[in-house]
Amino acid sequence: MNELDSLIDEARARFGSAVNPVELENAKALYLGKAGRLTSLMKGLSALSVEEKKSQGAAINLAKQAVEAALQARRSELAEAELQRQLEAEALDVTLPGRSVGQGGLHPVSLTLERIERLFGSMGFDVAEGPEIETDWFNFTALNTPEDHPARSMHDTFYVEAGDDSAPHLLRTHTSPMQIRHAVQHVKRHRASLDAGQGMPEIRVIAPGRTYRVDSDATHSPMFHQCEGLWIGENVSFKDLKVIFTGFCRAFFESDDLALRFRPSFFPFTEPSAEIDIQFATGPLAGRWLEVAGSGQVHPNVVRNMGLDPERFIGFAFGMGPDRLTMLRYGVDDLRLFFDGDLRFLRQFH
Ligand code: 2NM
Repeated sequence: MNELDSLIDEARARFGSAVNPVELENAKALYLGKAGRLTSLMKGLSALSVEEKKSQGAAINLAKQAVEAALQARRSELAEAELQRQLEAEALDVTLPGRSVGQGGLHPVSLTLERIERLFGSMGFDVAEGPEIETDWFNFTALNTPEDHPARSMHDTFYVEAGDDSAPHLLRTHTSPMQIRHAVQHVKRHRASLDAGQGMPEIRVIAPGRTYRVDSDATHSPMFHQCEGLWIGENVSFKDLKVIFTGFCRAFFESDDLALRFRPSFFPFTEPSAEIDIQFATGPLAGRWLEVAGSGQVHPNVVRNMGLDPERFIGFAFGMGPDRLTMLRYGVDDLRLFFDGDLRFLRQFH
C-alpha cells in the first residue's frame, strides 16, 4: 500500500474515532490544515520534475478529495447522532393517559335557586332579575321604609359612592326592589286597559338573586341570597299565600307531612305580616320549628308605588333565604362553607 493510501486510511480512522465536532475539526487540521500532512505533501511538489509534479499532484489531489469526503461523511454522522440524542431527550410518551378536563357542577345554592324557580314556575310565577346596585328609592322609600329606619344606616347597608352628586346608591339589601321594578313595568304595559276601567293580568313573580348587608358570622354573610315572591290581583288573599307557600315547602323538601306556622311579625312593606316557620315530622330536625321566610299582605303605600290603586288591588309578598333553605335541605351547619370555595365541600353536591 502506498503512502497516500495509508494516509487516507489513517485519516478515516481518526475521523471515525472523533466523538464530537470539536475532536473532528482538530483531526481535520492534522491532514488538511496549514501544517497538515496533505498540505506539506503539496508543498513538497516544487522540488520535483514537471512529469513527477503532474502524476504526484494528481495522486495527492485524489487523496485530498478522499480525505475531505471522509471528513464530510463523519460530520454528517455526528450531526445525525446529535439530532437523535435531542429527539430522544424531548420524546413525548403518547401512550400516557391524558389529563382530562374536570367535570364541573352547580353550586349547592344555585341548585336551590333552580329548584325554587322551577317550583314557582309550575305555579305560574315569572322570574325577574335586575340590578344589585340600587337607588335609595327602590330599595327603601318605595317599600314604605321610613327615613329613620335602622336598615338605612351605614351599619347595616353598604353604600356606593356615586362619583357625582346624584342620588346615593347602595348594594340592595333584599330583592324586593326588583319586585317594584317588575310591578311598575307590568302596570305600564297595561296602563291603557286600567285607565279604561278594565283589569290587568295578575302580577305573579319571584325575584331571586344576590343581596348584601353589613353582617358576618356563622349564620350571616355580607353577601347572601334572597328570593322574594309577589302576587297582586283584585282578589288575592292571605289564604292564597298559605296555599302557595305550603305547596312550595312540601315540594321543596319532598315531605308531604311538613307542617307550617304563620307567626305574626312586622315588616314596613307588609301589613299584616307573618314569619313562616316549618316543622319536619321525621329526620334529624324533626319536631323543631324552623324559620324559613317572612311574608305579609302588601302595604297599601307599596301597592300605590307600583302604580296601582290599593282600594282595588291587593296581594301578598314573601321573602326567603335560599342559603338557609340549602343548609336545611342538605344538613349544612355553617353558612360560610358556601362562600369559601373549598372544592372538598362543593364536590359533594353534584
Ligand atoms: C319579606 C317579607 C315580607 C316583600 C314585599 C315585597 C314588595 F315588593 F311587594 F313590597 N317584596 N317582598 C316581603 C314581604 C319580603 O322578606 C322577608
